[in-house]
Amino acid sequence: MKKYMLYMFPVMAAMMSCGGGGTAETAATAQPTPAEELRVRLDSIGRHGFAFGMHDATAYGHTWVGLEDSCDVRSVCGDYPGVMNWDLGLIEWNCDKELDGVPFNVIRREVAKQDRRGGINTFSWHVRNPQSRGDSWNCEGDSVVRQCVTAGNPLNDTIKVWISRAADFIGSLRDDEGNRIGVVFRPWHEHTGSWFWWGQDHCSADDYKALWQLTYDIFKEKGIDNVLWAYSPDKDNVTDVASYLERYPGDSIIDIMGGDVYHFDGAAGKDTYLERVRNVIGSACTAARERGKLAAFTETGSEGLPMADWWTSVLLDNIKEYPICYVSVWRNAHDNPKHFYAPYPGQESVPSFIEFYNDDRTLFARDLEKIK
Ligand code: BMA
Repeated sequence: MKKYMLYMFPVMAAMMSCGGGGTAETAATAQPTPAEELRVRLDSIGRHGFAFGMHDATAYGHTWVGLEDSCDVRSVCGDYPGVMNWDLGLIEWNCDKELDGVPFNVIRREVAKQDRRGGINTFSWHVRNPQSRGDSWNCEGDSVVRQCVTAGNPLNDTIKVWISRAADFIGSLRDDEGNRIGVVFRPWHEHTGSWFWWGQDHCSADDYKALWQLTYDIFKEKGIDNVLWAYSPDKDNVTDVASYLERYPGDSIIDIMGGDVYHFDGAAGKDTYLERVRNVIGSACTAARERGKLAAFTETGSEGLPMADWWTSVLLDNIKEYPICYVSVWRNAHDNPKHFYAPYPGQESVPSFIEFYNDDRTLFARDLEKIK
């Protein structure tokens, strides 16, 4: 049985500490934005434990797609994840479906449903390469990020339109009363590695930060007030707080100190995974504490879950010491039976997952419903 203590946080304090937040004067009179409300809520969630999240959790799963209200996690433990991540990849091309085939209208509907059940929504963005027109992993081109942030360059015009489309979509997320739904947005992720065109070897720190500033400014100009911004370095080139913060866009932009670290090679790779988690998530938590920000383990997982006790003896045992507000795993592909990160009925890590679910610290949708 999970235990709850209900916390009420003064909204004014949250408004003053939120990224880009207002002055005491404006805080006293202005209504909190959906982003500010979400910040207060995530802070509260973090005091109870951490929410469990999954990518595309209700859009498809292991061997099924598009079955309304289905969810592998719910099939296993009876509850929905507390956090659902969605991706904006291909919104930049005005497509109807994101890069893994989920219609943006379905995402909009599922975001509202997750909000209604008290859950949280987050977004990543596997944006295409504006020069080569290849996908995010296509790093061809000449200083693509530099061109994107240079006024007058054709790629600057392109990326501004693409970012505007992402902003319009996020701004269009509404609840039943027509109010914007607060979400976490985590663009330009895993930038300390070099597998995406915005990665470390493909741009300078200044150009990377300028790309963030451009993104933030376009959202602000459009009046998008329902976004908390998450920064999420990966395992590469991060060993301590200084390296974690090397390309940090700044306190005026970022609300959440995140990190993406995956577990490779099953039992043989456990120590390496834990060391990387310490480096990245440990640094994220230290940086968050020092700067009054939230911390989250924004992406993780062990593809195919080869260790039956992974949820308890690897994940829970090692993240319980970190003051994160959520941990999120990647997707269960419907068209590739080996590409999954959450259990489905019959999968061998189900007992470990149920133990993880029953732990007081892990928070799923029904737990979040009780945390205001
Ligand atoms: C990767 C894999 C791919 C997917 C991509 C974007 O990690 O899951 O199959 O297309 O993310 O979601």
